[in-house]
Amino acid sequence: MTDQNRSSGDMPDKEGDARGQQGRYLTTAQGARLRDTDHSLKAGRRGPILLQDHHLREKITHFDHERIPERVVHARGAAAHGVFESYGTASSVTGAAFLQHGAVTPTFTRFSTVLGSRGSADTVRDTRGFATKFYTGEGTFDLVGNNIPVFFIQDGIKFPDVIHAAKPHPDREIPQAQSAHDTFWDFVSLHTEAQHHTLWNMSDRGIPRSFRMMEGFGIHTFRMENAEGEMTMVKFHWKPVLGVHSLTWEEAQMVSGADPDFHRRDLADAIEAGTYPQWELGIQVLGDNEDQTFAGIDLLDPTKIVPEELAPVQPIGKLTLTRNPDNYFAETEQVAFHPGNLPPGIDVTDDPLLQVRLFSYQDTQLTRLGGPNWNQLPINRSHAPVNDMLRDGYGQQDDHVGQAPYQPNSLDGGCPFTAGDGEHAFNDLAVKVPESVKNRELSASFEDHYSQPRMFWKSMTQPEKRHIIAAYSFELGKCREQAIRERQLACLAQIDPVLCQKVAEALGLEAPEPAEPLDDRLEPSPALSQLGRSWPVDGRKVAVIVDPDEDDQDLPRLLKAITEASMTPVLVAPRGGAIAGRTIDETFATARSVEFDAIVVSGNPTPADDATPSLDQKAGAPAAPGIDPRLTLMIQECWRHAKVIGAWGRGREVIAETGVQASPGVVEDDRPATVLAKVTELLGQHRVWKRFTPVRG
Ligand code: HDD
Repeated sequence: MTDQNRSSGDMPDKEGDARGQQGRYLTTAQGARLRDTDHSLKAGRRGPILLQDHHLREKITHFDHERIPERVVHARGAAAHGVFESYGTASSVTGAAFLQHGAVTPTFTRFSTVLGSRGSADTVRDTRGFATKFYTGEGTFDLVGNNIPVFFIQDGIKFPDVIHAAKPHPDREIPQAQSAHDTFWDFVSLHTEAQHHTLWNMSDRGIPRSFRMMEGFGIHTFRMENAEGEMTMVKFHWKPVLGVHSLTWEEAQMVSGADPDFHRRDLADAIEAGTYPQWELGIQVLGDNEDQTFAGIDLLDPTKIVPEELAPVQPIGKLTLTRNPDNYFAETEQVAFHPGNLPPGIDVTDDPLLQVRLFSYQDTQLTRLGGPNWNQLPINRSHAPVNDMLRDGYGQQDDHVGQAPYQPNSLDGGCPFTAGDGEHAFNDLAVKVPESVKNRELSASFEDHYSQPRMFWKSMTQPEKRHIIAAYSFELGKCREQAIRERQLACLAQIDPVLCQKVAEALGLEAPEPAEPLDDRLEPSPALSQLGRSWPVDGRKVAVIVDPDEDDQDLPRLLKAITEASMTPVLVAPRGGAIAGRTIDETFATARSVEFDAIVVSGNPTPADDATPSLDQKAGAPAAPGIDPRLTLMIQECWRHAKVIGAWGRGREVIAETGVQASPGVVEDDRPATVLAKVTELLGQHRVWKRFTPVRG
């Protein structure tokens, strides 16, 4: 609410029915105006509080019940409103109205980590949720996916097992939001269908740079039906316009301390700055056959991908996130997704993971949102007209009219009516069910647990492989049970001998031989690597180190150029204040290197009084004479994290003293504009990959 409408007594600028605050006076929940909310009603100034104080009781009772249970998984998240514009390219495979040419659909997207509690850090190593609600005119469509295209388990009945194993240990409730502990590795090494997803988690995909720079996947195969009634199997993909980028592990750990809200802040800042995050939605069109396979890959197995080289991702529309939520609780916390929310033209398959999900999401909201009417919360309300025969229950918001909430009826004139052909009804697709007997088994094709992890490993570039080795070494190094480490090494031996050997070396263990011949049936898929292309730099943060004691003539022009390149300059100096008419954003006491994507040094500021030598400095190179040790640290960290570093003028003295000059990705010139142009170009590749040494072995 702006100050203006607060003082004028206008309604806050909210959409729909969400009238949380009306008028300008503080009132009780019943609308009675209040004179005082700071003092309880007492028998005299120093006397006891009276039970009669109904305002006190209402205020405290409501407060006592402010929290609702956090999500059992994906508790930590951030969300944004947006809009989905259809290209119309899917109209040959689906009759869904929101995928026809020119259709524009409002959306709400929530990103999340999986394992951590609501207050945990954003940058932990984990899978990220990517759930989008499309408020289509034919009913809501929820695409409830992740940033990793495969899942730990093939049958939803195992979901409680994998989550119990991954969540903190039940005795001490540690570690928080981590997979680096015994129970997780115990489970995934025993239950080897989890190895593919785990390998993705150990790759850079497990530590995204930003929600804006993640892919999203529907994971399961879905079915589509076109206007002629023809069916096709498809997989959904979200492709970020900014490319897929990650943190380094050291950065991720440091950010968890320096800014635990890093991803949440990044998303909200980008939207507020007008650099709207965008993704293209694409589908892999996989035909239809009785086996439900594509190129020998079982489409009902959620631990498998179909490589993009075999079935290209065809763009069908674009999502743009345009508005931050007004209220975190009302929107981000109360939004409830459900994979069974499907519009006509899209249906599920018999993937046994998806089938269980169809039950679980509906069910979990009964506890989390307190009853069966969660679909009536403003954020969950359908934008299509709703005329159901669901009635009453806790939290009922609707004042239903009529006498006959049953079908068939004559008392309400037969209303509501069921839809006929051509009336946009949801059609349960007439898919043939294979003849079989009841059993608790999966088909034999689900037993292949290693062909795809091996393909993933072979598709990685050298720096990516190095990161994967380091991740396994860290995670297994945190396990206390030797038997678990050894069992996981046996799994790695089945993926790749070099990977296994390197991790074994780090753990001080013997690398086992693979129990089975390595499964090389799949060629590497270059599309799986994050490297090798150039991407827009929108919303990237560039630290500009300035000397507040120097009159920097070039600074205003430089800042303008950074902003015009859609990046965000952050002025950093030894102390607060202003320079060239601009407020200094951060000081050496508040800023850490990990908050920035690149650093440019325009001056050589005199160390501040609080620049005492620190332990950090001892761990790095010796302090450079006359340079604030925190600046030295910042530059050395940027170098270690393969970030672009630029300098001109007296900033070059800093570069020389910190010992990083003349190495790849360190740009020096007398002209700031030249430095900035080169820094921007290099930032398009995200990191200076040459700084990582290749894996030998
Ligand atoms: Fe799930 C939440 C994604 C398997 C049970 N899941 C949840 C969210 C995402 C996913 C993104 C957060 C939604 C939000 O932001 O509110 N889940 C997945 C994906 C899966 C998957 C991509 C596999 C392909 N999930 C899965 C299984 C089960 C669940 C097999 C149960 C058998 N998931 C839940 C849940 C949650 C949930 C317990 C917690 C909060 C909620 O649903 O609303 O029902």
